[in-house]
Amino acid sequence: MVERTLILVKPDAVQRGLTGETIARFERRGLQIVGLKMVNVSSALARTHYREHVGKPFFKSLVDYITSVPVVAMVVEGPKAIELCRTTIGATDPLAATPGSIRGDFGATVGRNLVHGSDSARAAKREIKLFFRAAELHRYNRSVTRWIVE
Ligand code: D4T
Repeated sequence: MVERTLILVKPDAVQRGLTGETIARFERRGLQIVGLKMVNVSSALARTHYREHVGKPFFKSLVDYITSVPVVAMVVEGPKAIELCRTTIGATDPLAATPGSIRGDFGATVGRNLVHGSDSARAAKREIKLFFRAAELHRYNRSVTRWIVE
């Protein structure tokens, strides 16, 4: 089942020079990048993206954080990409994230957890639309693309 998902390299990862490392983690799992750009997240975009967290105690700091420094937004594609990316990223709280995951290797606190990945097919569809126009996404000819052998 080939899926697309939205990945954000968040401000702390960009500032710490972990953009390349983060992108490489997804590429090395066999996922294809089909869209990639740097984005200054506006307050309105942040509030829409994180709408499920409106009213929670950490909401303001979440919006302040994601709007503080440009993020690198990308759409990645591959078999079961949504779940594959979530395991590559690791648990929301880096303290609980498995070593070998991005948060498990580079993170320390939930408020600075380095990377975002959509958590469902519905969220992925919604979030990709928030960050990318259709013309910014690319198609690969699968017959000449290397895929993970399952
Ligand atoms: P994102 O959405 O950034 O990929 O993170 P997760 O999907 O892993 O986790 P989430 O939606 O539950 O949380 C979104 C975002 O809020 C921050 N956060 C979360 C926080 O600062 N304090 C908290 O207590 C929680 C639960 C971290 C990620």
